[in-house]
Amino acid sequence: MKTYASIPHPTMTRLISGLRFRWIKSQSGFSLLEIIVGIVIIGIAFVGAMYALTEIQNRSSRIEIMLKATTMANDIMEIVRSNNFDEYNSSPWSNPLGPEENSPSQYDDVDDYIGYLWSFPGFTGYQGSTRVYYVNPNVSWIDSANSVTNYKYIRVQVTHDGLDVPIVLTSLITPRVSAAEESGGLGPPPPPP
Ligand SMILES: [Ca+2]
Repeated sequence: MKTYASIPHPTMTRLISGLRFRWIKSQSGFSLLEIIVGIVIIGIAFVGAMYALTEIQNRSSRIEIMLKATTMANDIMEIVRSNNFDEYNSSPWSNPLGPEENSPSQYDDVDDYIGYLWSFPGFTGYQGSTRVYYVNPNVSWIDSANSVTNYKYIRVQVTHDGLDVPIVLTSLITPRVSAAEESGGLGPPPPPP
């Protein structure tokens, strides 16, 4: 006796027929050309993904180096600027500039750090350097005045092989107001940079 479930439905019959056809077709496998093309596509995608991953790692590393170098340059600037404007407390100021002390631990004014090379224990590959010179802001904010003025330009640079360009911080320092007044004032306000 046939039950309702045992009677093949026309739609089910077509579906089963289609599945069998596709199964039979898959049994025929891929051609050699299809396999080679597939491998090439997968290979290209893999190389592209590896290149992108390497590029991301390189950029991440460069950003990390840049942040560390910037922090180091800022720390150096803070240390240099924490010193006096000059070896002397009033004008005439030092000329030529440079350290009067024998040891960096004795440095007490900003231009003592001229040519000083900074290293950072625990952070290999980074090196800092300092330049200090007089400028006349009415002529140039960055070029040496080649004469004594009431303005000293501090330039801090930190280098690393992983940086395309060094990190550079600059600052202009003037004597204390009382000392500047004793030397005739700071002069007219300099033009904006
Ligand atoms: Ca000194």
